[in-house]
Amino acid sequence: MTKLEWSLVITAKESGGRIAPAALRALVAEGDLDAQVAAFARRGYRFEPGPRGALVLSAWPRRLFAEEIAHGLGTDLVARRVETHWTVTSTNDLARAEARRGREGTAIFAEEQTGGRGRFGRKWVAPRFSALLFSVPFSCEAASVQAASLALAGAAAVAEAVAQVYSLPARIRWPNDVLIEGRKIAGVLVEQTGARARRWLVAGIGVNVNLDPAALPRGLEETAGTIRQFLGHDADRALLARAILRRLDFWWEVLKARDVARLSGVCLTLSSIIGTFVTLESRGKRHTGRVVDIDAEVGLVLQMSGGPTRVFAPAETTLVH
Ligand code: BT5
Repeated sequence: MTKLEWSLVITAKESGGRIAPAALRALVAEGDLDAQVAAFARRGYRFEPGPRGALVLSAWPRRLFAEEIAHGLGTDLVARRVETHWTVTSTNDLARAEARRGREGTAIFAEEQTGGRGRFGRKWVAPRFSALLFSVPFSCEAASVQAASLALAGAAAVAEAVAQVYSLPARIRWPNDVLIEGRKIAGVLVEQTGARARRWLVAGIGVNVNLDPAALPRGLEETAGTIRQFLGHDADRALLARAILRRLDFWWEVLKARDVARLSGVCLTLSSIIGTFVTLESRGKRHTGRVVDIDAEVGLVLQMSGGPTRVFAPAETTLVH
């Protein structure tokens, strides 16, 4: 069986679909090219001869391949293993099981979830193939990282990756959302598992990539957004997944090094709410004020109208508007 040279797919996608002849020669021996093209064709990737000796990737499968996501990623911890599944209850469930096996950093993707969840028992909905739905378990044995910081790190990773891959102006809405032009394109759910000394955090990330907001339950079509709607065409999920995983790996290192201030700084820069008036719900009560600071660990600092500043902890706070 031909061992697939995944860098052919990645190089093609990163350079607008076309691999120049010199790059092609560096990736695969001339005599092996036909076998590679045939082997990729069996998986739904179509390579065709292009002008002046180039190779063009003209089609690829709708499903995700773990090998494509993982190939040459260069991360330390995140995605040292990658799994892709069809239908699961929630990728967070699989990542919790992975934590019990002590396998830190595995990135577990699914095409569809039957019990996708958000914070406070809320539901996360995404039709098959339309989104990135994945989770990564992290061990806190050697790192005292707070769940809230990891959630914000996940949002930062998505916002940065969306800007990098698609040049779209993604913003972070504390404590765990990513928005484009005010519409929620991604959410992060961090769950804690294991006993205190053996604490693990599972970061679950959902990104609306090629989702049609009209396919979401009523009410969500006004608030949800999707990368496709801002790009004007379908977006490639594997490229985005790779970029997010790299940034998540970076931020986990930052958090392990206790440099929470660095994360707070980026979240301030990319914040959709700094300086604005917000209403939030905390412990069953509503509060309105102007957002004057965001601290990844401590929470959101509001200047209450005519009063002092107050800090709202992420674990018990939801933004109303
Ligand atoms: C979140 O919760 O935003 C965290 C979502 C995390 C989902 C990922 S998918 C992979 C992993 N496995 C899981 O089971 N979960 C994670 P929260 O802030 O509570 O927001 C939930 C709310 O977002 C819902 O009540 C809906 O109003 C809205 N919502 C649901 N699906 C949405 C979608 N696809 N796009 C935008 N908004 C959505």
